[in-house]
Amino acid sequence: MKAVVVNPQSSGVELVDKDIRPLESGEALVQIEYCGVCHTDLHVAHGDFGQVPGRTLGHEGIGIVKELAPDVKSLKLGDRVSVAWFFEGCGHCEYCTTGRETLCRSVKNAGYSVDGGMAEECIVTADYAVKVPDQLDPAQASSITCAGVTTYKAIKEAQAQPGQWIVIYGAGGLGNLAVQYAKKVFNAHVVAVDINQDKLDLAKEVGADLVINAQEVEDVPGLIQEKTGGAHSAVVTAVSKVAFNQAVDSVRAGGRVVAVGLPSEMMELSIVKTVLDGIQVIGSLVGTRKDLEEAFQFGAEGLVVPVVQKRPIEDATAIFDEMAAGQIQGRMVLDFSQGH
Ligand code: 8ID
Ligand code: ZN
Repeated sequence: MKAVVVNPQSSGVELVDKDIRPLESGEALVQIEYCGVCHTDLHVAHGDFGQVPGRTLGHEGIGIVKELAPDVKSLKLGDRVSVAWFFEGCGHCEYCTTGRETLCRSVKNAGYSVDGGMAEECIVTADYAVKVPDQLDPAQASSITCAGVTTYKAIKEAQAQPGQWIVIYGAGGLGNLAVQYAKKVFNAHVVAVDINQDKLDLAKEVGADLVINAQEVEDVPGLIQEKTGGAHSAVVTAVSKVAFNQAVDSVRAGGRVVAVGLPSEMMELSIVKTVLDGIQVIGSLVGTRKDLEEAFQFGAEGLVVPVVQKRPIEDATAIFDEMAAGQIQGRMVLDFSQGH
């Protein structure tokens, strides 16, 4: 089968022919239809979290169950399911048993510690593969599998209330969906900040109340304070520490800053400001199976509409280059359905 794998020798990724192993207990074989390209795939390909040569990338996989191990009860043949970054937890640790399964210390992550969804076929742990609602377009579902659920969960962590102001730093693949969930699901007022005007134009189209081009405005937090009285919360998806630092200065006293983007940098945090203004800084990692089920449902109901563009798998390397250059609008989704 064709698969997009990490190759530290070339530009980071390459399309190869690869064999798939037989199923083991509890597993299902998924014939992949679509897999979105997330900036995390770029971090993995660049070795930002450690080198994983030969690993099949992809954690925005969507496909159809083609084969099941005999003991699987939770899926049936023909089900449409997702291949998410949260691929499997141990099921019995303090995190798995308290609704925080993505923090499981023995977690497996698709496209990083196990082979992921950027291939014609993918083996999943059946009990951890979340079903996709029938009403949801599979290419759009792929984007919700990481970008959607991650931002939906981050806004939950931000505790955004109807009518409050939330700032979304970075209006790329994640950010565009963050704007939509914040506006349409949480009924918040939304500010989107990016350094590319085309991303901001798209953010405006999907519902941002205010957009700010950080390349053109000298004092971004100052402008946000002026327009909103200080945001109640901020979600940072930008891949730059500048945005993290600005986010802290954008919120009002008691505000929450939810860190989502993964630049390999340190953020600056004034201890005095953090203490005196009661600022909360919270890290947020993808979402649980339940979060994903909810995030899918809002897509199925048409409240949230991922902006996706289908691309042939031969474009994989080019897409990674485009992402590094900040040229992508919404999400690029590799189309594996052609060969079926
Ligand atoms: O669970 C998680 N925490 C999680 C899940 C999925 C992805 C975290 N991520 C991480 C990715 O690994 C990546 O570091 O979130 C980050 C964003 O992923 P993405 O949305 O898939 O990346 P993108 O489509 O390239 O968008 C990034 C946006 O940030 C803007 C860019 O212009 C682009 O639109 N940006 C940058 I780079 N610097 C900025 C700045 N200083 C900025 N926007 C505002 N200010
Ligand atoms: Zn991702």
